[in-house]
Amino acid sequence: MTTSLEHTDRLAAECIAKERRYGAPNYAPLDVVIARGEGVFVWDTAGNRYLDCISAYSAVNQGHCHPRIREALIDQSSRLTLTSRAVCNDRLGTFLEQLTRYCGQEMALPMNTGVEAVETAIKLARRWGYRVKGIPTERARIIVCADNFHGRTTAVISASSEPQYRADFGPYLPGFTIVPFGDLDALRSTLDETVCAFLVEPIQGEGGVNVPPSGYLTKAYALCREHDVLFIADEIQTGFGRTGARFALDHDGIAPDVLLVGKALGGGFYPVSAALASRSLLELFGPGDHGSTFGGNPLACEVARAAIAVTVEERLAENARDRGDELLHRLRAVRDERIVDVRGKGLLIGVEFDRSARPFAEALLAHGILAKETHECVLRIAPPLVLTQEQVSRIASAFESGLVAA
Ligand code: IF1
Repeated sequence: MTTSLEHTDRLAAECIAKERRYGAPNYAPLDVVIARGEGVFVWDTAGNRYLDCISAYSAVNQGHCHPRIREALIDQSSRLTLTSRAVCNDRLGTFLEQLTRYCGQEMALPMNTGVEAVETAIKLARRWGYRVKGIPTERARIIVCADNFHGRTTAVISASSEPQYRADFGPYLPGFTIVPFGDLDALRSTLDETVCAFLVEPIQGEGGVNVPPSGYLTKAYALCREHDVLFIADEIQTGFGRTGARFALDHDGIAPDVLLVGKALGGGFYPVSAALASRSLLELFGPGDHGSTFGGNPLACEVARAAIAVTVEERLAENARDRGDELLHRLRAVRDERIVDVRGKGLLIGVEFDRSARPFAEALLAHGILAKETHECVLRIAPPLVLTQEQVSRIASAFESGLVAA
């Protein structure tokens, strides 16, 4: 007689075995098999509940399976899902109007994944460099920061400083110069007449939740203005309230020349991304210059419209600010000599250990908390932005309990 636990354990084991048998080994996931999600919680196949502090890498800001976003998906899926941009559709214009208004930009180019928005920005910046700034053809450079993460395409990993993301994927796309994140002198020294853009994450997520020195972004923006360089903000992970404001750049009052959004724009249901900029910039793309089969599809539009509406009406940025302040305060008060730093903004928090963070992620599982390490020693704590005060306390208490034996 198989008990339900043995059954679910066997089910979990089967799920893991099949992933390993049929799936490329390009991830090393925690040994937990998630079967259901609702709000801040997910459940594994054995029915154990976890407070999700991964949020699909900040793509589930609104909470898992948000009913209003689900309703939008179901409703539109019975009407029209995909037309391609060979024709217009009755949802795209309204979505673009709402997105540009929310983002404070004149125009948007809709794509699907975050890296496609980044690729769009690279092409846009280069075209602007040649046709407006007058950079000699094939000479345009884009400045990026060490420890950046902008996606996994071969063009974008050409800008990466992380050997693992680059190894044996060459030859790489030329035209990227890497400077240390937060170093204004290094940035200033690279800016010349061949530079078309500076591409930066306001807070580096994968890099280890790296918050730049106060004033860095403002001064970097001023340097871009001074040297006629586009300031491109990758807010794919930091956007839609994650850092306690609409966008991370709002903490510094900066409106970027090009704004990249993704992840939470899809509300945890569907890949939706976009590159936003002024009309004069985006009109540098003419018909046929750039595109995507799924970009701007009606289903994506309706899901994203609901995701934005939920973000605004449920005041998720404000809640991320308040809960994030509480959580940072509690985590910084934890007495544990293995913790070397606690940093972040809003509900994008990194707890850096003096050793691999993996055992701490595994220990948190026993406390019913799902978290993942990034860059070996940093545990990223990024729950959905619907987190309550009681749930802040639950996360903090797990760390205060000492987690794992030294
Ligand atoms: C993985 C983390 C990594 C991003 C920023 C663009 C993209 C991402 C700031 C590309 C994507 C994801 C990718 C995923 C793990 C996760 C991630 F930081 F969020 F944890 F890798 F750095 N800009 N981040 O964070 O967006 O094309 O994936 O939609 O590749 O393992 P995408």
